[in-house]
Parts: sequence; C-alpha cells; structure tokens
Amino acid sequence: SVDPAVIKSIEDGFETLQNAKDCHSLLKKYLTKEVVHQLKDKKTNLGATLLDVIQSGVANLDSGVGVYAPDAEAYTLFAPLFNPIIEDYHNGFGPNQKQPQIDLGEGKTHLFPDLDPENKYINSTRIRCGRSLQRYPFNPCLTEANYVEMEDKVKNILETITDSELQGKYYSLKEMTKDVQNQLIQDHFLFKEGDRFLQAANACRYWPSGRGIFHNNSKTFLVWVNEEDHLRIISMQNGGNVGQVLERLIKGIKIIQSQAAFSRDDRLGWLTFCPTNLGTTIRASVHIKLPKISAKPEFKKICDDLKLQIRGIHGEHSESADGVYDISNKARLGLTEFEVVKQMYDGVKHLIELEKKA
Ligand code: ADP
Ligand code: CIR
Repeated sequence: SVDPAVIKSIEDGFETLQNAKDCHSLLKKYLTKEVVHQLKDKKTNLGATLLDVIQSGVANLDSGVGVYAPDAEAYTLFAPLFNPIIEDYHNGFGPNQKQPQIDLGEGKTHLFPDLDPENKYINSTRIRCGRSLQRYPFNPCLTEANYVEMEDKVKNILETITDSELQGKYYSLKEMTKDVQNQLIQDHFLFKEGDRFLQAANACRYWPSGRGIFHNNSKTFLVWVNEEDHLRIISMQNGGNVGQVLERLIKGIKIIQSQAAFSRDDRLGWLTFCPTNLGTTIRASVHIKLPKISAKPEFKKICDDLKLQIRGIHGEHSESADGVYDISNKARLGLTEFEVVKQMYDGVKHLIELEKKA
C-alpha cells in the first residue's frame, strides 16, 4: 500500500495546483479531485505512485504538460489522468484509438524536397525520435547500475556501426570536459544539463553516470543516451532538405533496431518517459527566420492551426534569438512517422509562403 506521507504529498500537490492561478498545465486541467481520489493509493509493480507522475508539474507550475510516466505500467494504471492529457496534447487521440502501423517514410523521402532552396529562411533541419530499451523502466525507477549497464549496451551497438556516413564515436558525459560539453550544447548537438522539469521528475539521479552522446564526424547523426529517454536518435543538417534528414534518420533507426529491442505498446506505440512523445516519438523541426509574420500577434495562432509548435533557439522552454524560431510538429501520436514529418513539412511550407506575401 502507498505510504501515508506520499498520499499527503499527492493531496498537497493537488491543493498547490488548485491555488496556482497562473498555472495552465494539462496536469492542473485534468487532475480533478475525483482523479486524485481514484488514483492516490495505487502503485505500479515497481513501486511508482501518482506522486512520481505529478511531482514535476507540481514543482514547476509553468509546465505546459506537467506529468511523466515512471514506468510503462503507469500509462495504464494512471490512465484516468494520462488519457485526457494524451487526448488534449495529441490532436484528440481518444482512449479507444490506436497508434497506426509504423511507416517511417521509406521510399517516400523524395516527397520532401528542400523547403528553402535559396537558403533564405531555414538555418537547419532536425528530426529526432526516442526509444526505450525493453526490460528497463524509465528514469525515476532506474538504479545507477542500470544506467551504467544501459550505456554500455548502447555504446557497444553504436560503435559497431560500419555505415560510412553514420559511423562515429561515443562520448561519455563523465569523461567530457566542461568546455566540450558547453560547446556541444551551444551548437545544438547535446542535451542541456540541469533541466528543472526533469530534475523534479527524479530523472537526473546519479548524473552524469550512464549519460552521453554518440555522433558521426560531421555531427549529422547523433544519439543521446539516458537523458530524458533511454535513446534519442537524431538526424540534422544545415538548410531545409527535410528528405535528406529523414533518409539518414531512417537508416540509423534501422541499424540500431536490428540490434536492440525497444518497448512498444499496441495502443500507444513506442513508449517514452513523457506522454508528449508517445507514438512515433518524432519531432521534426526547422530553425527558421520569419521576421515579418513572427512579429504579428496572430503568429502563435497561425502555428496552432497548422498543428505546429513554436520553441526557442535552445529548445523547449528557451526564448527565440535573432528572430530564429524552432518550429516543429506538435503531435506525435495517432499518425504515422511519415504523416508527422509531413505535418511539419506542409506547415512550414505554408509559413514561408505567408512570409513571402507579407
Ligand atoms: P528535443 O528536440 O529533443 O525535444 P529540445 O527542444 O530541448 O529537445 O532541443 C534539443 C536541442 O536541439 C536544442 O539545442 C535545440 O536548439 C536543437 N534543435 C532543435 N531543432 C533544431 C534544428 N532544426 N536545427 C538545429 N538545432 C535544433
Ligand atoms: C512541461 O510540462 O513543460 C515539461 N514537462 C515538458 C513537456 C514536454 N513538452 C512538449 O511540448 N513536448
């Protein structure tokens, strides 16, 4: 049974959210008194409770979402909270809907020719996906030994890649100098350190143990190890050639998947720590300058209607700089991988047309 002190923390968390007038998270919206009552004394087989799910959003009242899944079982055990959040975030993906069959877009990448052949708007294009290793829970339930073992496993797989474009080296965070680390972060290649949303979710324990990054020589193919997800597989390059970026990502995914088994759910697709990443786990983005339309008050609404999300220049929760925005697909669940990339592609194409006309 759940420790009375944990139940008290859950109830206090609910009060904190209710009293926070400036809090607009999906957690606050869907954590009703009834849901608290229904879920506060439930525990997953690994011992995770509703507190593990909500603590990041309670500690960070400016969260957009506010919840994380401590393990795969949490998505079903705490479904009365996760389901409405998932439905709200992913374009109305309902409790009876299922993630479609995988379609990475193989053989179709020619349908995504360069969005900006004259190099006027797009600085760079990036597509990433997340994967969770089978038989391991998510961050808050991992031991230090788990982290080290997982890093070893993934490093070995990555360092045997022989494809001439993708082959590279694994750099453990533990062995990296601060200068190198900061430069990689500044250049948009490496995850940041000390993310308060992840910290409050208990996702940064034993840091930097088991964390690191693999990349090829040109830093167009990268894999993050044990940050928010067990793996983040990334393809990126300068300019707006979405087809090339996707082609490289598909090649990388196929090589890695031939050597590791990943957690997939029949309904939710690939399982990830954050419910915003379920399904395809794909975020396809451009770093783009749209000086005229981004200055308009309706810019956010235009992007919302195109199902696009706006982030700042250093990723989520950061600000734009020099008029450069990170524009990506918002939903990742309920569509195929191809459709998700197409959502970003068509939306950004439309934004560029609006900018030209403005
Ligand atoms: P994630 O994309 O993995 O959800 P973030 O939003 O924190 O996480 O972004 C991670 C890093 O990737 C940040 O440094 C961000 O600036 C960089 N990034 C995202 N999209 C692009 C892009 N199109 N070109 C270059 N860097 C990008
Ligand atoms: C938040 O709720 O703001 C953080 N926990 C991050 C949520 C992920 N955001 C997203 O839009 N993909």
